[in-house]
Amino acid sequence: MNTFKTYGDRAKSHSNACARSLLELMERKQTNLSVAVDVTKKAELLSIANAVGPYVCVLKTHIDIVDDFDQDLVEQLEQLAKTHDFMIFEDRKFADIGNTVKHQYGNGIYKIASWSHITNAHTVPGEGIIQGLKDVGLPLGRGLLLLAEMSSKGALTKGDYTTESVAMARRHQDFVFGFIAQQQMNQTDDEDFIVMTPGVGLDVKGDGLGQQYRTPHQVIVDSGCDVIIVGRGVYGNPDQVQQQSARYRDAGWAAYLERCQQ
Ligand code: S5P
Repeated sequence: MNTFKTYGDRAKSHSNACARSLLELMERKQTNLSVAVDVTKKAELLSIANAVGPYVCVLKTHIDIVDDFDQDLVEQLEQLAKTHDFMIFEDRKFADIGNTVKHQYGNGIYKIASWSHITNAHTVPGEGIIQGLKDVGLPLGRGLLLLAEMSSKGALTKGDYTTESVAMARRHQDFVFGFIAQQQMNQTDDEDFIVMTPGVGLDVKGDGLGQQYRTPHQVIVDSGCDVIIVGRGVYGNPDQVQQQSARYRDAGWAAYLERCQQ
């Protein structure tokens, strides 16, 4: 139920620094595509990141699936983020008590907070998870997305769970700037949460393991989401990574322009 504003207009009035950076980037680069690079080798991850870089606003990683992870990988990813002008989103889906997630975010092998502009968390443990992550991430200028809804079949993220997740976000708007969700979450014209939406595909409807796909048009125009997250649809065929990035970037941006006309 909110009046539609362009990404650029939203950037001007947004109170959250991470959201501002993202909205400015989307407007400047004319893309609302995020590519999920779920591969298990460092060289492949870097090569795909370099190929999709020109087309994306956000590169999404699952750093803990990389067999040969090392510090050089994150340094190279940070370099690619600068070269191609994208933000990095480590899709860690934190899900523990505040004290534990603090360490999982800032310490260990991955030291996620030191290189990932954006991360996300489940709300199942209650609000302490946000405070724990905020203690580490806010001083570094990082931003958090809450998982308010999931794309997979039978997900329990619905009803009161989703409503409570939005209420938690409202109480932490300095750090939480949006959601992983399947639809727009704003309740009033004043609210401006960014919704990033996975489960996007143009060619198939599912993956046999519960994933459910919708088109960029359904996600951006019909459901009012802001960023499409595409994984296998882009990197699934190694020979077509650039072509598919351009295809999804164009489909996402065309859907956004259509929404601007409404
Ligand atoms: O509800 C969700 C939330 C996320 S972050 N459903 C998802 O699929 N994801 C992530 O989006 C998932 O972990 C994967 O990295 C990506 C979807 O990949 P694809 O290959 O199915 O497009």
